[in-house]
Amino acid sequence: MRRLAWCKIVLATSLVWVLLDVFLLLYFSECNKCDDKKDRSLLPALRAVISRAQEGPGEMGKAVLIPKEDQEKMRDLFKINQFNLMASDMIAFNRTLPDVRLEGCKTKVYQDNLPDTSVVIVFHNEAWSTLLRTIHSVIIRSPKRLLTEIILVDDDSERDFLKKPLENYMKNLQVPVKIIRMEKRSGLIRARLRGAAASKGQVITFLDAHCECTVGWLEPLLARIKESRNAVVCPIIDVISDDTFEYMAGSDMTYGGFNWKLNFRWYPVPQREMDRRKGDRTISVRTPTMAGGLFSIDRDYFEEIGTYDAGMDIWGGENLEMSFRIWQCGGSLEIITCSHVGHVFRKATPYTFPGGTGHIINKNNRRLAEVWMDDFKDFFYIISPGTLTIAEIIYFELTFI
Ligand SMILES: [Mn+2]
Repeated sequence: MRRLAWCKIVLATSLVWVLLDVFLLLYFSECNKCDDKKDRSLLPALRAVISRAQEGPGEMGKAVLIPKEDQEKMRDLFKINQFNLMASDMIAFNRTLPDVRLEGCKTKVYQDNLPDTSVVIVFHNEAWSTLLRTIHSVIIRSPKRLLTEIILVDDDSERDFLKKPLENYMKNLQVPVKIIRMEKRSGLIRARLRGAAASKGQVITFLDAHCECTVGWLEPLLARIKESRNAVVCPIIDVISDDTFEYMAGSDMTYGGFNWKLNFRWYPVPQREMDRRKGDRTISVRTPTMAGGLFSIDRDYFEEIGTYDAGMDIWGGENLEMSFRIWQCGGSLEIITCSHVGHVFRKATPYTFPGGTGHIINKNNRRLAEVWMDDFKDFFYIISPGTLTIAEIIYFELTFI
């Protein structure tokens, strides 16, 4: 009897050990499998993106530093576009960028039925890499249903790669891209008007040709226009360094103003505007003026206010003209703080101005002052004494020419 009891005990304990072994075996083999699964579930493309994010030049918006031995060549190339072309050419067209939005912006949910947009990009002798990075960043970071098309307007560029090679490249993208060529150098305003006239989207979004859109840039712009058709909206313009192409978040605490020479200037957002928004920094900032390169506007409202002043030449003053026009024609101009788009800010302009820079900007500013500023125009004429009034010009032309 005793023997049988002993046998039972031995059997029971060995059973416990066997069960424990099986459990351990299963536990560890299962875990190995987990790791294996995890690894295999990562698509090769995704894995490539992740490793590129850490390795490729400029990924995650990091600065690109040129080795000493190439710096002479770098300085030569810099002169072509007035930014570090060598650095730009090293960076992928679809480089990764940090998500620089306020925390409160990342969780916002937008309606499904936002208006669609055409993106209009005017370029003149733009570098291949900056133009292509602008286009790719629009495509990869815009919901497909909201992006009708991209319209490129070539303001009479001279570079061969912007002709046939550009057309061929654009055929292979997932979004329709239309290229319009101006017959002669016409300037930003007339080129934008041509692009707008050819576009089909309910909203027209103007971008410069050396931008990079970040995650979630488009939805808040379109959502605000859906809410208020007369709202003309700008993203926060982040800074892409002209030296290193490093991506640096712009501030939501500055907005647009101007001085009496009619130069656009950034100023701190005043307390009254913070109070109006009840301290919620994710609500748009009402801004007196805009920098002009990047904004979205409802197509019908754009036509209602008479679009741009087509009598303005090349560049300069058109951003203030549009700002004054919007505020005086029942609209509002707003910076959408949940939308971030980077722009390469340059220290000097690479463009030539037919007829001379000073002459053109003076002419444009005079039109702006005469049309929109009533008696305030006197401040402009006092501060900029070299500027003749329209009446004086007509008198001068009638008398002496
Ligand atoms: Mn620009």
